[in-house]
Amino acid sequence: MITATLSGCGGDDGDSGSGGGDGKLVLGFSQVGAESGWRTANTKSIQESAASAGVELKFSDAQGKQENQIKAIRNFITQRVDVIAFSPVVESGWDTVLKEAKDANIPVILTDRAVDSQDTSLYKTFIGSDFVLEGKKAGEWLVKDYEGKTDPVNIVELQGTPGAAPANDRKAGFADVIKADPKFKVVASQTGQFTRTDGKQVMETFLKAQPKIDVLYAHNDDMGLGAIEAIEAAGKKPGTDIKIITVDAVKDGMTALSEGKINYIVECSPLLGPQLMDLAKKVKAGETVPQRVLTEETTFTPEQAKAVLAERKY
Ligand code: GYE
Repeated sequence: MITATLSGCGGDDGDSGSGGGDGKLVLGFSQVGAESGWRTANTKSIQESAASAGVELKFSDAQGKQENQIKAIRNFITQRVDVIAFSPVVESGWDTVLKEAKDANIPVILTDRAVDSQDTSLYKTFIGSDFVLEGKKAGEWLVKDYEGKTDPVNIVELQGTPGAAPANDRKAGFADVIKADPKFKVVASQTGQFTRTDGKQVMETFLKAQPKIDVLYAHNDDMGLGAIEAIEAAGKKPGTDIKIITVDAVKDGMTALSEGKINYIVECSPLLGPQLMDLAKKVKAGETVPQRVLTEETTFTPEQAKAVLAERKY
């Protein structure tokens, strides 16, 4: 695209401003934080693939705060990096800073999470999962598992970070599927911030407040793993007394699944690094890239988890 071509050579004289005097592509990346096993694996994937692709990575950890991400992006603009990539902690509130990057002719790539900006020219591409589909897959497993049964099914839900695309979309996709049968009732739904600690704490309050819980749907493995501790502490058997569905399929989640403490996991791949480096190079070279790059992913039952656990990388 023309803008990308201009950004490759138009911003300053030669490479001096970008710090990449040796011709290396300089990529500024603003990460959400370190809230989960997924995030740790994602950071590792990005750092390792930058090194092997010969990309100079400027990595910044926002510690879960949008204001830190906005600061980091502004810093990248001042440093005149070649490409900016980031995983937006929440969906809204990005237009101003993205416009600043665009005005500076620095292309932006969204990784993992989407923004709700109407103006899609503010970024070149978005690489990541379809979170609505993930929520639907979780709901579909539940519908099948309770097929032919008529008793009410009481569900508690642990949501991700408020305002984050995976929290919004995983909730919506799940709700959309289970609404077809009124026996499914979400009796409590609260955020567990995508962390183990909050997952445990919120599950403790659910267990105290709810006389009957049949199913836990957690928007990620970590919250599910925290909840398992709360369920066991309450003298109940996770996976049996309370069925558990989670999203991510990181190693700890897969281990719990293979032990029958979780019943079903919808995979969400954190290994976005190689594709991100590839897209960054293309964008810098002014090549056209697709507006949306979807991650491929599957689902796991306990038996399937047992079969792949040994070679699971993250
Ligand atoms: O599922 C969760 C993480 O944005 C897909 O963020 C990501 C989510 C992931 O903290 O574990």
